[in-house]
Amino acid sequence: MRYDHILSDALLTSAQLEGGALEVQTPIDGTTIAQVRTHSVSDVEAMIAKATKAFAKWKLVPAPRRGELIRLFGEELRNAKAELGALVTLECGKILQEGLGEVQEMIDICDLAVGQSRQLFGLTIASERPGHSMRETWHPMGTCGVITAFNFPVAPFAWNFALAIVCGDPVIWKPSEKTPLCALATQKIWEKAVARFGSDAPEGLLQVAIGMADVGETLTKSRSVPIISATGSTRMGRAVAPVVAERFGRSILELGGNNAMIVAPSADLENAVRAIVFSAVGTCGQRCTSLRRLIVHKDVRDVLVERLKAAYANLPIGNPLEDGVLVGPLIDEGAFIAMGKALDAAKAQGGTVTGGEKADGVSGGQYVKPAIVEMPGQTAIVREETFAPILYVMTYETLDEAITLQNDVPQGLSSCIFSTDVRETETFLSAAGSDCGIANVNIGPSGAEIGGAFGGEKDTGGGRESGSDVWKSYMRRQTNTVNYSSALPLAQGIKFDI
Ligand code: UN1
Repeated sequence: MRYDHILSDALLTSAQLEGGALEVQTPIDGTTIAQVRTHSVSDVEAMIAKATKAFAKWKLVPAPRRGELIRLFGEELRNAKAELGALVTLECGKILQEGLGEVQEMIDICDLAVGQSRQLFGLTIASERPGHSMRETWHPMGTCGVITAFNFPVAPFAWNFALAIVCGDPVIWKPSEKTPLCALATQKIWEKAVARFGSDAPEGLLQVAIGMADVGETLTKSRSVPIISATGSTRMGRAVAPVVAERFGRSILELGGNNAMIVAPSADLENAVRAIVFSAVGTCGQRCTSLRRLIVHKDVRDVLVERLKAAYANLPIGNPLEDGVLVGPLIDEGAFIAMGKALDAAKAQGGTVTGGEKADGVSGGQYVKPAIVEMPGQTAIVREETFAPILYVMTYETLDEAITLQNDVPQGLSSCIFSTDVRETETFLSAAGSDCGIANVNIGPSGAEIGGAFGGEKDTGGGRESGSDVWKSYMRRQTNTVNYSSALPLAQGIKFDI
């Protein structure tokens, strides 16, 4: 078949690709590339039991040694970057540059996690009692269930996995049912690292559970899976969060975004145009960080929109494996229908749409012309996240008005301002500014580096993944008070003599 070389380069075997109930189609041309076996609820229960056993051993392995395994994983990912990057492109349709970028994100988080494995430190705290010391210790937490979405089939998994492993936690990964092959290929790469590591890695540190909602539910309901990290739609998060909360599990949620850019009169428009186009049409508008709302000052609006329309008219749309193509297909027909519905709603709410039709000269997949939609205001449809390349344009006069528009949506993931006026940029980053988890200046809302904490507020779910002090989410905190005196004074000065 046409894509066999990509599948075999990714070391996927015919046993993995054939005979299963889950059909995998490539969005490139809609052809079926695999029939993957799915797991039953009892399979997932067995995985949970295996992970629990693995945890009992792994939590006792010194953290820097656990880091060594992630160092090897990072090495194996470097070796497999081209092959896994191509598979990402084949399975989810993003252009090869972005497929490779995603694997690079995995490598980057491995590097961060290796260093982190020697930095899982707590505090020493002053005790109020003489001859006492207090400290804070971080311990491995237990199995971590990782649920990921089709649009980033490997990077968000790696953000969670690399940290969870150095923190001492086994992982059960439920990939999107649209992108199981990337998960199976990643598991093979992982197994190479494990084989090199030696016998102190127990079996079952990474298990991949393939299937639909019942597989995810088995994880979210299980008290033996203390951490659930889920990336996906707000709808999915609303289903997951109460189930995990009900059993007092910990959830890390990275859900929808409705990310905006404010373009001020002083902005460098050249850079703004480049940032807008990359963040609005990259991954065909299917990033959680994609730019969806452009809030532009009235004095620069016309010139900016004109330049954007010119840039959009020349976008190379087509096969994402081909060099030079910048816009690949949407994931499937459902995504195309949702895009059409959003554009119809936008028109009904007073919008003027440029683009949004099927692209000429490419067939098989859902290839669309990215759309620019000039809106009279922030209407209902603008406040929704549609996973497609739709950029709503609105106008403002004062910065206050722009910030109010930016914040007046249910989601709170990413945001940015283009301005060379320090008063404006600092206001945007202050408590009076953006209410998002990510707020940038003079760059777009997407393409975050792994060093920072990634995630957002409100309907985005409140979770943080990746860098900064996010490792703490995969460990349990313990407060220790040690009495090294020969007396037994009580805290708060309480007298209790027997
Ligand atoms: C996502 O779309 O779920 O910041 C993740 C970015 C990427 C990650 C996106 N580093 O756009």
